[in-house]
Amino acid sequence: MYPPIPSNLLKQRAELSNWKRKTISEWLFEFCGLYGSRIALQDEAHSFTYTQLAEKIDARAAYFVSLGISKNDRVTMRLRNRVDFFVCFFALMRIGAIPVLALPAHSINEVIGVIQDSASVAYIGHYTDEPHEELILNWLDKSEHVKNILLDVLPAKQLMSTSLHPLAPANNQSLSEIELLSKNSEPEEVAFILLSGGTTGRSKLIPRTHSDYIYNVEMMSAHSYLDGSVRYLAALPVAHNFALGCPGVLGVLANGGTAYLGDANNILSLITIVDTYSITHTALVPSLADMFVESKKLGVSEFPSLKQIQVGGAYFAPDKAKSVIDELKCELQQVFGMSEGLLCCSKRGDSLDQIIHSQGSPASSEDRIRIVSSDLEDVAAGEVGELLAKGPYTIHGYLFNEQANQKDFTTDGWFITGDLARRRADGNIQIMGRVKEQINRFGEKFSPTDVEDLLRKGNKIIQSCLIAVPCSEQGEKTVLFVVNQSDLSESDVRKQLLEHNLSNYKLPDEIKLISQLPLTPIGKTDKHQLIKLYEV
Ligand code: J2J
Repeated sequence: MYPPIPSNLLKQRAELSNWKRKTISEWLFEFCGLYGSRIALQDEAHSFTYTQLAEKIDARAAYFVSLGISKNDRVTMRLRNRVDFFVCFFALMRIGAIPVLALPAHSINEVIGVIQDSASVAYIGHYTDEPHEELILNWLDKSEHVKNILLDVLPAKQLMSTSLHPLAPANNQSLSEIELLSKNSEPEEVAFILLSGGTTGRSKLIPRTHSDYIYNVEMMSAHSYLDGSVRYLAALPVAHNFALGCPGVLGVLANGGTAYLGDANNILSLITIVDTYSITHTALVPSLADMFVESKKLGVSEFPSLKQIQVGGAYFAPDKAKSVIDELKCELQQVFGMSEGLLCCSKRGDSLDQIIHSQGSPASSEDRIRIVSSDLEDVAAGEVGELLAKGPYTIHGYLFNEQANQKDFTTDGWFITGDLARRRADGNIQIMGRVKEQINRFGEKFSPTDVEDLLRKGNKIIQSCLIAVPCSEQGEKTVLFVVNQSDLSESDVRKQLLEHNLSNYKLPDEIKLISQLPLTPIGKTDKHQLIKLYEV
């Protein structure tokens, strides 16, 4: 089911002294044993020590076995940031089943697409009585493939289904049986599946193996200098690579720290967690980092305990990056990451200029990157081109998707990221946007951020987004969406662009005022929604 691991990659891994040949379950029980009575995970309602976490995982694994879930079965999980996420996630891997991590904010069609594409035999979700949830349940109920639906709260209106179960352990399986099942997994096998962040079409299935993910987590833990004193806030969904394992909750657990699971949609509750638990580390997308900075400016919190904030996921303007350092008075680590593997980040010792103007350098010295032109030739030093990646923890193929594998990988195994990048003279990488988002207006090419960054230089416009839509005369025409925060008019916006001497060809063809920018499930500006908004 997984494109075979190329022999040169296996050789590279075998030669790495820090490549652990163990499964995530083996790793987990090692650290649970080491850190027993410390608090591992906490959410609004629960707090588990490492020992309790291990016990809950075994009980849940036994329950999964009793339901007939077995090795290599894919199970789509769509759980919010709660300790139960980790109980299910680890329990499935304990018996060799493969969690497929959907985000709580994925739409019903996306979730159904993921269940179908991964041929999941079970679905684990929270139950709310929103119509959305009912629709998924009705679909699941009719699905022939999905044998079990597990929910934390069972719906009042019972479905016909006999496959609906509470997400509560009913321990009727012996531990030795679980042990036996768990021994069946191999470090180089698929451990779990992440979903690609694309906003067009269906999410692609990203298979991550036990040992590649342990390596991924350990590399990033080292760059965050994690130890047992870390108190990490998972502000982003833990079903996403960033908060899961970069170094995320897994990095915190492997080092004996404590992870608090928060809700990205509720900024005030996040700030309360930071203050109450003296949070030292967190990972944010740029829009959330802005909110932290604004909260500090408004005096909502001083954030005295914060030591390091990672920001990644989307373009982070240098002025915004600087304000994190100036206002929050903690270390900023920019992270350019992708669920497919390659991670770049700022390193301790980078200069202020490197931290605010670049996305750092690869997390592992074994990562390989190339910056190429559209015909896959390397561009000259310092030039912008498309980023290709290869390395010990970067995937070499999606699951069940031959079409994407043909398109997104070169014949010699490079992953074509779709991102534009340049390598600075100091070796750090600067991400310049997505290839598909680069604007080509009358043949003049430029990046939307040239306009968006400039608009922030006035004091009225904080957020904007420039998109391109096809146009027969110009190739593309540009539409600037501006968040209307203080009675702006279209001519105010134009005036501001002209005052800052924006080149003529970069002036937007149309300007639209909007109350807020649509976001993707992880909190990045959703440009495809904006294009749709423009088209209606
Ligand atoms: C610009 N674009 C960025 C950055 C990611 C850490 C951080 C983020 C992700 C992630 C992740 C960017 N500046 N700093 O998995 O572990 C855009 C690029 C990239 C895509 C990947 C992690 N950091 N991006 O965002 O798989 O376009 O992972 O290819 O969701 O996000 O998205 P995703």
